[in-house]
Amino acid sequence: MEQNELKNIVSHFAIRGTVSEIKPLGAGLINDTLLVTTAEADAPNYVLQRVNTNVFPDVDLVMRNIFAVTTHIRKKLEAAGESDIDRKVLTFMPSADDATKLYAVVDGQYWRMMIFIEDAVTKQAVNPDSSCAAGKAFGRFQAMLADIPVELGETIKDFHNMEFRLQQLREVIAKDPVGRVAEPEVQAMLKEIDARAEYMCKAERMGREGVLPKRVCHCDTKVNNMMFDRQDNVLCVIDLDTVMPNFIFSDYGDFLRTGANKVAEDNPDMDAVCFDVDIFKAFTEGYLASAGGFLTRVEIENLPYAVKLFPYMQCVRFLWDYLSGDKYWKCQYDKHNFVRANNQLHLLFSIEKHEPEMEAFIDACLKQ
Ligand code: GN1
Ligand code: MG
Repeated sequence: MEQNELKNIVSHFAIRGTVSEIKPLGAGLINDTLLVTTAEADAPNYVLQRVNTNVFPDVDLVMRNIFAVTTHIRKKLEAAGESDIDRKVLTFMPSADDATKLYAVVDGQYWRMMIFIEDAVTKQAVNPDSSCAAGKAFGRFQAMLADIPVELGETIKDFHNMEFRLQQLREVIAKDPVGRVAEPEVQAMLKEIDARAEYMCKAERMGREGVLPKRVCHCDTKVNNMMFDRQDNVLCVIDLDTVMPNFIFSDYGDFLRTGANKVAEDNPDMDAVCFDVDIFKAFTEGYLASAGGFLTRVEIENLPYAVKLFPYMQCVRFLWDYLSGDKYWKCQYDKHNFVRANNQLHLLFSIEKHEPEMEAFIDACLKQ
C-alpha cells in the first residue's frame, strides 16, 4: 500500500505526534503488521495492524477482550508498584471517531494501533534461562487474569479443541478439494495421526467429566509472542487476539512446541527436529513457580500430555490447511504447510522418546 493510503488509515486513530514513515514490521503469519514512526521525540512510535478477518471474524469481540485484558493487567501492575508499565502491557489506541472502540474500519478492512515498545526484542529461540523467565511470565499472565471481572468471549470457536480439529481434518479429507489426500506422504502422516487420535482428545473428555477447568489463557504462547528487553528480562506478552477461556495446557504446551524444538517449526530437515528436554525443565520450573499456586493436581499431572498435544494439534492443523489448498497460513512454497505438519509430527516423535524423563520430572515437582 502507498504511504498516503496508510497515513489515511492512521488518521482514523487518536494518536499523538505526526507520522513520518510507515513500513512493514515482523513476519506474522496471520495479521499484517507495520511500524509507524512519528516525527516528535516525545511522541511514541506505533504498531499498525490489519486484522485478518478470515481468522478473526468478530473483530469487535477480539478488541473488547483485549481491552478487558490489558486494562486488568495494567491495574495489577500499578497495584504492584511496577515501573515502566507502558512497556509491560500493550496499549491500544482508540478510534478518532469513537473513543470506546479500539479499532477502525477503513474501506471494509479492520485496523488497530498500539504503542510500539522501544528497545525490546522477540526471540525465535530461547536458552534455559530465558525459557524459565518465559515460564514465569506466562504463568504470571494467567495468574493476573484469574480474577478478571468480565467473561471473555471465544474469539475463534473451538480454537484448541482437539476433537474439533480432527473433525475438520476428516471433513477436508472427504472433500479433497485440491487432490492432495492420495499423496503417499500424506497417507503415512494420517496413519500416525489416527494412531494417537483418541488419546489426544483426553482433555475434551476430562472437561466434560468436570475434572478439568477452563481458565483465561493466552492461547498463542509461541516463543516469539513475548518481548524481552536488551538484558533478557521479560517485558510483555503480545499477540492477544486469542486470549480466551481454555484448558491451561494451551499456554504451557504451545510454548514448548516452539521453544523446545531445536529448529524452527518449518525447518524441512526432519532429522534436525528435536525436543530439548532442558528447555522443558526450565520452562516448567518457571511456569510452576508463578502458576503452581492455582493449578490443580490433575492439571499438573497432565503437563507431559500437554507437551505432546500441541505439536500433534499443530500437525493436524497444518495438514488440514495443506489439504484445503493453503488458505489459512501464508506459504512461501508449494509444500510449505506439509513440511510444517511433518516437522510437528517429528517433534512429537522426539517428545515421545522423552516421556519417562518428563513424567519423572513432573512427579518430583508434585512432591516438592
Ligand atoms: C498462528 O498468529 P501467529 O503466527 O502467532 C496461529 C497459531 C499457530 C501458529 C503456528 C490465530 O499464530 O495457533 O500455532 O500460527 N494463530 C491462529 O505458527 O491460528
Ligand atoms: Mg505472533
